[in-house]
Amino acid sequence: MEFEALSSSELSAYLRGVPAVYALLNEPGELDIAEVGDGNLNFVYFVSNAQAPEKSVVVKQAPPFLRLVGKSWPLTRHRMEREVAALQRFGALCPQHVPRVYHADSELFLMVMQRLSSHRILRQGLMDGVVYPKLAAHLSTYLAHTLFYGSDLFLAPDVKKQAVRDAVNSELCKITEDLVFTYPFEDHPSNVYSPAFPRAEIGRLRQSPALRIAVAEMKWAFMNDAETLLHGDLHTGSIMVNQDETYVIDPEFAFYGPMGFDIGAVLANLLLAYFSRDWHDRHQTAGRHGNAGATSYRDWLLDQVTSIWSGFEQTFLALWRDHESRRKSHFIGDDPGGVCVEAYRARFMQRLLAESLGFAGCKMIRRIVGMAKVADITSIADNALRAVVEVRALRCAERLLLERTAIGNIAQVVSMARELQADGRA
Ligand code: SR1
Ligand code: MG
Repeated sequence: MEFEALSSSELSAYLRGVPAVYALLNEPGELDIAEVGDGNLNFVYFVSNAQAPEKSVVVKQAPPFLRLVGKSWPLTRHRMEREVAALQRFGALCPQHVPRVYHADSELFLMVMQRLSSHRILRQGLMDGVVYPKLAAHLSTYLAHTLFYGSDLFLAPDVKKQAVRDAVNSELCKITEDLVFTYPFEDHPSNVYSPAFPRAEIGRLRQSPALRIAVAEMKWAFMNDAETLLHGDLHTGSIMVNQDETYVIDPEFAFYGPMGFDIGAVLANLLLAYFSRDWHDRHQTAGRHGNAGATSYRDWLLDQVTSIWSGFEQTFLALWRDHESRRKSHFIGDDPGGVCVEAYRARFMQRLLAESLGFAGCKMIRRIVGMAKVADITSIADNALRAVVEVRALRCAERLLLERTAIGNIAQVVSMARELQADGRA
């Protein structure tokens, strides 16, 4: 049967039949329902009690196609099961940063979840120049906990292997394999270039063997390194914030993959926010918090890059050390004095930084030349300025990919971004 999006009356009747949700909404006489989905994949509804609007939930339903494109791009509805499972898993690990799932329906491929009514999408907040004082601490905690506890550093090997099997998400992974790692580097019809984007940049991108090899290495890692349960699409549109809280939403791309993919997604989107400040500083639509002027807001964005990586590294290592304080290391084995274990951890984090930077580079390139762009850049109405921003971001992405194993610390990434921003020729 042809899929039809739920009408308000159908959704209302459905929710009345789910006792837990009906109770949460305070047994409403009438419901206000609005479809608000502006993402690429799903239908999203805000549902509230017409008499008590604070009693409210979100309903999310997966249609059998990619919403961004329509019925001509069919897509498994089972992605909703992946999302629900990931929200439940991440919610168990980090309840303060993951919305609650109240109800899931595996026949209608929908779920009812916590409404974050006093939060907004981080990307929008960044475009408006809002400082979120707790963002870095929250995201580094979220990353450290989700990435550590899903991995072989914590799980027993058989449990981990079963978890990898349970989280296979082939169709959504294929979207990433194509749209992030492949199409941007080919003459593919899904690529979109902004009007003034210098066409020579496209040739340069496709014809650089070093870059193509670096991207191939990242794609290999993405497809083969089942290290931990990832969010899988952790851009700033998948994060909701206010001054006190941070929530990570939308993990429908969740699967067992390389840790650096989630970290890289966060860093990439902060760097895109940084390079696009030239426009947003001039077209601020909302007041800033924390009195950040244009320069200091750029600094704040780069501080987030530093603090998220450093906070992640510190917390991840603390979880790891704590876990192995009660048992010997899975990987080093006996190690009186712990010298090898500590050296192994240092190398592990160095490799992870390099990998995160490589993935950040891929993710930035796709947002500039590939399909599904980011509002930080598409909202730049001045085409010439947009092209300058895109070229700077592209150069940064290329350097992250090519220099990822030589970059010794996150401070070098920040210096690189500043250098590219200051370089008039970029
Ligand atoms: C074809 S779906 C486009 C993008 O939307 C999601 O947010 C993912 O980033 C995906 O690549
Ligand atoms: Mg999403």
